[in-house]
Amino acid sequence: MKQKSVLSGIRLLILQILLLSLVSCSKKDLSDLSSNSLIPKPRLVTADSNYFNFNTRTYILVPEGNNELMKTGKYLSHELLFYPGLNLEISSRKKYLRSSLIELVLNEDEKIPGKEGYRLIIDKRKITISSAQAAGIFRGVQTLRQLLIQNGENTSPERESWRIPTGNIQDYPEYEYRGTMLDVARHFFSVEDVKSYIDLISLYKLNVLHLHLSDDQGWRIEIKSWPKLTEIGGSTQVGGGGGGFYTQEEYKDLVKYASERYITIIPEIDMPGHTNAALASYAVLNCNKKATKLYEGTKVGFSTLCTSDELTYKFIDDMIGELVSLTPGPYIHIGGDESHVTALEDYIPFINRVQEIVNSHGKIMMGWDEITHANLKSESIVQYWGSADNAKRAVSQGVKIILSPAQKCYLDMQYDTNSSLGLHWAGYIEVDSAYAWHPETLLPGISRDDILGIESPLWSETIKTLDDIEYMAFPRLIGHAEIGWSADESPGWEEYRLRLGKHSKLLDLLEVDFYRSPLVDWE
Ligand code: TNX
Repeated sequence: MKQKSVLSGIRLLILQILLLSLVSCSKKDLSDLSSNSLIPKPRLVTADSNYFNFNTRTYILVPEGNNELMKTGKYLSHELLFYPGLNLEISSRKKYLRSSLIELVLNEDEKIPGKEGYRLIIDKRKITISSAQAAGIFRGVQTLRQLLIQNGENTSPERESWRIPTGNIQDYPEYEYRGTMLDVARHFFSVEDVKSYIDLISLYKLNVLHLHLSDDQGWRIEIKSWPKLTEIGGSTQVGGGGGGFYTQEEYKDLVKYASERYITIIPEIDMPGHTNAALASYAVLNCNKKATKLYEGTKVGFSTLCTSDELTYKFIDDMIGELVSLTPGPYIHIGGDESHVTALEDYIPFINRVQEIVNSHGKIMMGWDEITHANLKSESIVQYWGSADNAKRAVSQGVKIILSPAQKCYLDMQYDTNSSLGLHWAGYIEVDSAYAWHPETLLPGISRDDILGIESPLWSETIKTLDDIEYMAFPRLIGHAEIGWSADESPGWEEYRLRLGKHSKLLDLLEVDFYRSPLVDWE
C-alpha cells in the first residue's frame, strides 16, 4: 500500500515535471530571442523568456549633447512609424514616470570588435543598444527593426501590439567592406530612387554604395570645369529617353544621406574604356579630335580615351579633383574594365598615371580586376569580377580584393529562364546559388587576409525603374549581406532559407517589389 502510494507519487511528480517542461517549452518557443530570423545572423544570441512591450509612452533616450546619436534616435523613431501604432518620442533626459524606453549608449570601453560591433540588451522594461562607435549603434537599430516586425501581433483589428523577446545580442561584422553597386549610367536613377535603395540596403547592414557614374551611354555627375560632360554626355541613356545627371549639390545630398546611415558612397568614373559619353561631349578627348556620336545601345568594349595625349591627363586631374571634393570616403574607383580597344602597352602606363593622380588628391584608387596588369600600390584595391589570374596578380602585388564574382554576385543576372529583366552571360542566379558560397574558398590562392569584403553590382542595361532595382536586388542581396557580415558562421542554405522566408513581412511593409523565389516558403 505504502509502496503503491510512493510509486504513484513518483508518477505524479514525473507527470508534473513533464507538464511543466511542456509549458516552459512552449513559452520558450514563443519568446525565444535565439529563434528569431535575423539576417545577417548575429554572432551571439542569448535568450531569456520574457518580453519587452512597446506602448504609446515608450521613448528613445539619447545622450545629451550628442548630435550624431540624436540623428540615429530620430532615424529609429522615423523608421518605426512604418509599424502601425509606434510613434516614439525622443529625449535626452530620463523620464522617470515612463515605464519603458530604448536607450542608445556610446561606450568607449565596449569590448565588441570593429567599428560596427554592437550589443543589444533587451530587458522587460528597457532596450539598450550600445557600441564603441555611432556606426555600431546604427547597425544595432537595424536588428531591432527586424525583431519588431517578426514579433508584432495583431491583438485587435484596430490595434497592433508590438513586443520583442528579452535577451542579449553581441554582434560584429566579419568583413569591413560590404557593398552593392548601382549603375546609374546605362539608365539614370533619380536622387529619390537612390535614397530608397540606400534605405533598403541599410536594413541589412551594408556599408558601401558604389555608384557607376559614367559609361558609354551616359555621364551622370556634374563636373564644373568640363560642363559638356553632362550637357551632352548626360542627355541620353540605353534606348534613348532623356538620361539625366546629378548636380554637385544633389550628389553631396546623396553622400550625406548615405553617411547618416553609415554608408560610404564610392564614385566610379570608368576609364580608359566605357568612355563614349565623354568622347561624344569633347572632341579633344579623342585621338582624331572628332567627337563620337552619343550611344544608346548595350555593347561594351568599343571606346577609349586618347592615352597618348597630355590633355587626357589634364582632363582626368580636373575631373578627379572635383570628384574628390565631393567625396569624404577614402576611395575613388577608376573602372579600368573591358578596355578592349586600348592596347595593353598603352593601358598599363595609363592606369599607373591615373593611380598617381588619384593618390595626389589624397585618395586610394580602386578598379576592376583588369587593373592588376598595371603596377599597383599596395593600398590600391582590386574588384574581382571574373578573372582568377587577375585576382592572383593582385595578391602577388600585395593588394587587397573586393569579391564580386559575376556568377554569384551580379544582381543583373536573371534568376532563371522566366526572368523578364536582366542578362544571363554569367549564368542564371537563383536565390540559393547567390547565397551558397564562401569568400575564402572562392578562388585558389586567395585567403581571408587578401579579402577586404564583398560587393554586389547591379548593372542597368535592362533595369529602368526603382521597382526593377528592388526585384533584381531582393532577395539575393540579403544573402550577400549575410555572407559579408557573418561569413565564418554561415549556416547553410537550408537554415538560411527558413530565416529568409520570414523577411517577406518586412519587405511587404516597406513595399519592396522583391522576387518571390519558389525555393523559399514566404510567410
Ligand atoms: C560586364 S563586369 C561589365 C559591365 C556590364 C556588365 C553586364 C564589368 C566590370 N563590366 O560593363 O554592364 O558586364 O552584366
